[in-house]
Amino acid sequence: AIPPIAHPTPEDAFGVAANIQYHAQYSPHFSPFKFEVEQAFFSTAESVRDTLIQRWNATYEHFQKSDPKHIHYISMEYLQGRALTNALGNLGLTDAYAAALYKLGYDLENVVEQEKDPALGNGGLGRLASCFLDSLATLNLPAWGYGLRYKYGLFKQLITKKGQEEYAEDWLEKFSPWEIVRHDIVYPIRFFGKVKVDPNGRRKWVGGEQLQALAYDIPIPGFKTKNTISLRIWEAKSPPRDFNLAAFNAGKHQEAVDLHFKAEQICAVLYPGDETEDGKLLRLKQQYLLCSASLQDILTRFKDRRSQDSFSWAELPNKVAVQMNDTHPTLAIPELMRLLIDEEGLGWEEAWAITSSTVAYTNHTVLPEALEKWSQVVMSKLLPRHVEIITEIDKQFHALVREIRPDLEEKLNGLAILDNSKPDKPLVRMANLCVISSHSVNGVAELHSDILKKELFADFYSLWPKKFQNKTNGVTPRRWLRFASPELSAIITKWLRTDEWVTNLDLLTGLRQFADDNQLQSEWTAAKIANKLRLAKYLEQVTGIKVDPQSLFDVQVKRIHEYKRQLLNILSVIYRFKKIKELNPEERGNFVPRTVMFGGKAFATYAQAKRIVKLVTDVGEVVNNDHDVSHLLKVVFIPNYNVSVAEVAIPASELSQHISTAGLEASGTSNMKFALNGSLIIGTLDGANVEIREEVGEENFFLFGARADEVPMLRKEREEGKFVPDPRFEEVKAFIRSGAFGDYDYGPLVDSLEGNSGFGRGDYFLVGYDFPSYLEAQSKVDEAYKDKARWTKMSILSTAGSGKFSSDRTISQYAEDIWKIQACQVP
Ligand code: DL6
Repeated sequence: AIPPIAHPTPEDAFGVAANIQYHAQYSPHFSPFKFEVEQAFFSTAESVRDTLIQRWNATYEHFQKSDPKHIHYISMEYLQGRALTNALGNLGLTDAYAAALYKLGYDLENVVEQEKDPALGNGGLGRLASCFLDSLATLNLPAWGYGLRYKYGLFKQLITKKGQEEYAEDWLEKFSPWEIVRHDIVYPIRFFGKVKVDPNGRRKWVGGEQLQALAYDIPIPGFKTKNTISLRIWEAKSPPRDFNLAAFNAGKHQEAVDLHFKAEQICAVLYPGDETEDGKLLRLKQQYLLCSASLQDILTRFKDRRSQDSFSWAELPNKVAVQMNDTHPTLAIPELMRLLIDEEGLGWEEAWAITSSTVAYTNHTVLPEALEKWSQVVMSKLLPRHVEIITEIDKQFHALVREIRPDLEEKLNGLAILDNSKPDKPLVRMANLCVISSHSVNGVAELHSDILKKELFADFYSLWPKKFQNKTNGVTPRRWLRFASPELSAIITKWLRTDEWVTNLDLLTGLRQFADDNQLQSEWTAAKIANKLRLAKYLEQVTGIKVDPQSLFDVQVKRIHEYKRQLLNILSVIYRFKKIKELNPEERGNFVPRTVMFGGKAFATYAQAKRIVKLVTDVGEVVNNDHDVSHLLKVVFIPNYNVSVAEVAIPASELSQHISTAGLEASGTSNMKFALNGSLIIGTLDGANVEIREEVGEENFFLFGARADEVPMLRKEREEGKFVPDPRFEEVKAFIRSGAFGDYDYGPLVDSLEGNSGFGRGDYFLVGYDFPSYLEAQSKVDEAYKDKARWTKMSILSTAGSGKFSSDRTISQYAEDIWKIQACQVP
């Protein structure tokens, strides 16, 4: 065994500084004669990583010895955000490293700014996965995260005169100090080929292309515990033998590296365009690589931990839980079946019993376009054995329904996994495969879970009511309050007389009793102002726009999507602009000065979302340069929204917008982060808004809009031409059409809001219906903000009511109700 090495302790600033210097000198990445802020970051991170590796080894050694059941969280996305501040905070080493860096001539604050955000995710689903890892480590639960190591990840967004432009996000341009390449963890991955049947009738997948999946581990430290778990991300590689030396020497250079090139493409980007056949194939390859490598890894460790004599595969569900983060990892199901049957020699029945008691599925969306369906033709080509297995699962499902629920037989076409309704375009419905094969299916907020039971999966629910559960999302209080807003955190700790709230967020309710206290209110306001100044500085840096820190900071940051209704927000901004403009200067004084901020990425091929981005920036251009209005209203589009930007924007926000058409936002998690940071919500009764409102109190939530159960009827009325639009809505649309915001063609965007335009789905997202109640709610916001004491009280109560939304609570519920795992703390 390698003897333990001494590591810096929090008391030992000299030791820490020496350790940083050691890395600066011996790291193979930079000249030892250079120690600029960039090197300071990399060597600091490498020094912190030493401590993480030590704890991480201790953790898995402890798990190995104790042999508890583990959860394996499989996700196509992780939005980790920067790691340095979080790691130092979780390790309790922030002060030690700040002091050490000071000795070396640097501020920790500047050093952490050097880190690039790993862009391994897209939105809420990815950030949720990262919050879950933080909670799993903090709660000492035996766990692994599995993902892919995208070279470029999600694109970098630039805002130009044309609107959004996308560029490759090179988070690995230099290197990531947090990942440890594991040359000892490599698995074969096959694509294409065929199924061979041996004389005993056993089926086996052979031939095709063989690549390798190589593991990289990213240590995830828990807060105030030694436990440090791993996010294992896979990279596709081609084995060295695939380099065709003969072809290369014959001058056929391209042909010689063909397989290397193919392997490189697989993990190049997250969600490659899937309009073309090749694009679809690439996405399927990604999903399979993730599932196959992760399952081979899981089974290898399971076998390692069992003794030869008492080995039994039936033990697997007692030791291994697999959670599929939405349908992207669905191939885990047929892959586990294949490994058990073809590689380990189990029979179908046994393999099925093991698989279905091991895998569980979380649904994160009810949007039909996001429910994955794969072409059977593409899948049969790439994964012929898996299609056989899926076909058999489907066949057995048909038989089961006929046997136990003949009344559902006529619905079988819709419930089946294989959709053969269009013979020229047969499909595999991944969500149905998940529901049929998993022992647990959960939604991510109460309303969303109800919609799954009553609508999306209603017939499945009637078949297996016990399978369906709710697990309301949560966010980690470490990253999103303790580290993102140290000022507010210090105030909370002072008034609660404990910092235990960081791991027991329910303690925040203790703030309620002080919500009217003048002293707390003035401290609270001061912390908010400090955060607002920080954001104002950042905005000026990235957009050149100066904003008034005394104005109401109103923020909507999330992916740009029609259902999230950034359009509703900007329409009301336009209305506000018009009204301010129409008044005389004295009357204008009644308006509360506001800075309205937007941020988020539009999917590169989503034209309507990109038009929304363009409209926001064009409106900003006009409003911010209007001398009558700009002191009362500013509109800013924050470019390249990511975790680091969120860490500056959320703590500074006073009002945040969660205004989706009811029934369409599965949960939302930024709403939880905002509420936790004392930002009041203007929102619809959608997703987790419903529960947030219950917790913070309805008087502290600006509610508007149609309820989910009213939406179908309202859409019908629209279709029948019965909807009478509010004149203010008509006024704003006409204003945009008049060219008030430049000569860009907003026709398709405004047309989408017309009931009978024949364009799109005729205001499918009910912007027109909700517009008047939204304006009313906005007036209530203005009224409340004029009374500073009332607003601050509401803000304190919002934080006080956010305890439920800790991901520690969510993960404890998954652990108990779905995974059946228990804490296993490193002594
Ligand atoms: O559950 C995490 C997050 C929810 O908070 C959002 O409401 C939801 O939109 C998001 N869903 C996705 C869908 N992706 N797929 N498939 O990101 O999940």
